Order: sequence, then C-alpha cells, then structure tokens
Amino acid sequence: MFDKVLIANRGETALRIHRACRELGIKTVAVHSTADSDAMHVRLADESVCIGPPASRDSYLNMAALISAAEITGADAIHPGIGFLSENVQFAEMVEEHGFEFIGPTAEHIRIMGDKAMAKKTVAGLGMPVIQGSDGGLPDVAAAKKLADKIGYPVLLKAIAGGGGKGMKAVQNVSEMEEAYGLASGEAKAAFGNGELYMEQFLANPRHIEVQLLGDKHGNVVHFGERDCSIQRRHQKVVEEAPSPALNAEERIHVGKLAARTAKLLGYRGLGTIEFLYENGKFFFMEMNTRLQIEHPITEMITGVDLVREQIRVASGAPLSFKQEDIKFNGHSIECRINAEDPDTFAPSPGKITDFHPAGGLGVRFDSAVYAGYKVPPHYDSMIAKLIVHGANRNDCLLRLRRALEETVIDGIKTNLPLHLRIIRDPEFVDGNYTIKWLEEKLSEGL
Ligand code: MV4
Repeated sequence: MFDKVLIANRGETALRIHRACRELGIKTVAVHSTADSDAMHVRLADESVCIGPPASRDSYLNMAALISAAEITGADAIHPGIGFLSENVQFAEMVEEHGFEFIGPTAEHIRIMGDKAMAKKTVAGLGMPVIQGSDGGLPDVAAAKKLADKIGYPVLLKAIAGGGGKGMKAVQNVSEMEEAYGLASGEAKAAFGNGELYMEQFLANPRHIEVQLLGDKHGNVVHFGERDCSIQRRHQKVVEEAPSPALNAEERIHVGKLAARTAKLLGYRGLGTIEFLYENGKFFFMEMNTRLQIEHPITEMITGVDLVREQIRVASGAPLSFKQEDIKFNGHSIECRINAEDPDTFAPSPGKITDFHPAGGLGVRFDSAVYAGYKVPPHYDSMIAKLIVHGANRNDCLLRLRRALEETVIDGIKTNLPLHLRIIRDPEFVDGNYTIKWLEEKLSEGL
C-alpha cells in the first residue's frame, strides 16, 4: 500500500479522498491555490503545498507544479480526483513517467474514452449496443447530409472531443444541416481545440442511466449497479438516485452485466462509469467516464462499499477483495447537489457563509468542505455540498430527504436548497416519472 498520496484537487472531492486515505493509514498531501489557503482540505491534510494563483489553469491544472509538489513531499501516488486533470492523458502519462502511481485507469483507456467516436467504435466492437450513426468522424457537411438521409431526421451532431454537451446540435431537417454543422464544429473547436464531429440518430426523450464499475490490475471487474442521473440542467446533474426508478429487476441485471462485461473485455482498471441512454426499454452506450464521479456516494449508500478506498487499493496493485455475488444491494439513495447559486436565476453566489448547519441523523450524509465563516471563492465550480440520504425504500428515502433539506442551514450566500425542495415535492418526481428533459421543462413552466 502507498505511504503518502498527493491529492490533486480541492474542496469536497479532496476531503473525500483524504478521508479514504486516512482510514487506509496513508499520509496525505494537499495542494492549493492562493485562494484556498483557508480551505478545509488544506487544514485536514498532513502536509500542504501552494501550487499557484487562484485561476485553475495556473494552479489545479498546472501539471509541472503538481509533479514538483509530489517530488518535494515524497508522495508515492497522485489522486487526480474529479474534474481538473482527472481525464487528462498527458497528466496520467507524466505522473507515471516521474515514477508516481496514477490513481486511475491507464493513460490509454483515458485516451480511448476521451475520443467519443473512438470510444463508441471500441465498445461496439465488443458487442455493446450503440445508437445508429456515423462510423467515426464526419469529413464534411456533404457527408453529414448524405448520412442523415440514410439514418432519418432528427439527427444529433456531436463533438468527437466532447462530453458535457458542448459542440452538440440537433438537426431537424436537411435545411438546418449546414448552419448546425458550422455552429457545432466552431463550438467544439473553441472548447476542445478540435472541431471534428460525429453523428447519431437523435433519441427524443431518454433517461440517463449509468453503471458504476471497478477493475483491478489482475483482470477482475465488478459492477455496483446503476444510478439514474436524468435530473439535470444544461448538462449539470442536480439530483441523482440509485437504483433507477425506471428499471425492473431484469433490466437492472442486464445493464449491470453489459457494463461489467465490456469493462472486462477492455481490460479496464480502476473506477469507471459507463453512461447509457435508456428509451423504450432499450439501453444505448453514450460515454465512459474514466474517473471517480461526484455522485458515487449514492452507490456507496446502497452497497456499503467505500469506492474511493477500493480505488486506492486497486491502484496499489491489490486484487479486488470481493466478487460480483458478494455485492449486495440494500434500499434506496438520493443525492442533491447543493450549489452556491441563485435558486431562480442560477447566477453564481460566492461569498461568506455566515451560518452553517448540515443535516444529520440516521441515513443522512452531508459531504462538504465548507464551514461557518468560510468564504466561497468565485474562481471555481459553484457546488459546495452534497446531501445524500438512504432509506429502506424509495418512499422512505424521499421522506428522509425532505426532512434533511428542511433542516439544512447555509446562510450568507444564496444556494439552490429551495430548488431541491421544489423538485422532490413534485408529484412526477415522487412517482419517478422523469427523463433528461424533465427539469428544464418544469423550470420553463415555473416549477
Ligand atoms: C444524446 C441525446 C439524444 N440522442 N444522443 C448530452 C451530453 C452528451 N454526453 C450526450 N448527450 C446526449 N446525447 C443521442 N443520440 C441526448 C443527450 C442529452 C443528455 C444526455 C444525458 C443527460 C442529459 C442530457 C441533456 C440533453 C441531451
């Protein structure tokens, strides 16, 4: 096992990783920008290194500063966390070249899954169902028109280097193709430095269902069931739940096996998630995320497994300590992402938290790195906390979530806590009757 891990992240994510390390007897090194000197992840770590000024590109994305920090402190491994450099091929390679273990998959797996057309081609070759579309990238608009005629409108243009919905455009008919192609390609070029596009048939109203996976360095892979992440706005997840209220027992077993089989054939190691679109009883591969995910706690709540602990263990070379049949599913879990933002306009609301009281009690988990007197800096993501609850079944979980949201106090800044209460009181949400369009449609009708 590692003796010391450098955590190349901040906030709640850094704290989550610190906690897993501490329980494994591993010393931790925090890194921070000058805007984060007073942050909780810095206070709790055994050591800390300032890696640069507030802007992420000068600090949390500064590869040379991170490698130097690991060298100076004598760390054995680097955990990239979530976001920042967690899916950066160059960083994964650099970490290994400097003799540190990268707590994540191989750089090659990150590269394959980062190229969305390559990812699709690769998993389709392993028997994964994919959405009908182009075989790799599109050379030009003429090819796009020709293929769309064959597939049938509407189609979706997607960025090869994409993810998160940037450089994605739906095209309803041939007259829209030229403009949509230019817009999508331009957006992709601006966001990722690569304007290449691919095409898919457009699914009208699917759900987003993803399967949590873990592989070791000895060829073993297990899955931890699915999460339903359909409640999102502008490609930002807002509420997640496990298990999905949309699946029956047969579908649940099917999608878990499908994801685990694919990961095993890929020789995948570390934590990973395969995302599916689910419509009319069918699953289609969407993307694979090659890192820990923000919503991992709901899976931990229904399986009792510390996913970050297991991620660190397998990175150190340990074999999985359980088999698929050892993973037991118990009850229901829902997570609300709490953001420092206006609950109506969604404008960021950084500033000083004057009063702070996290919810507690049986079945309630509050993952956050903020405290009373903490100043939420304006330089980073607005998510400041995750409220995760567990119940014996979905109804008990919803009752507990309402209670926990009602007792949470975060004063001094605006948060989306009122939005969460509106969502979880909505009769359609209570019925589990929602798709990826649900939240934005509800908001436009005045939820
Ligand atoms: C789709 C789709 C419909 N049809 N692909 C959004 C981000 C990127 N990861 C893929 N996305 C989508 N791909 C086809 N062929 C709809 C979406 C989509 C979406 C997916 C998951 C969660 C929320 C979403 C919101 C809008 C669009």
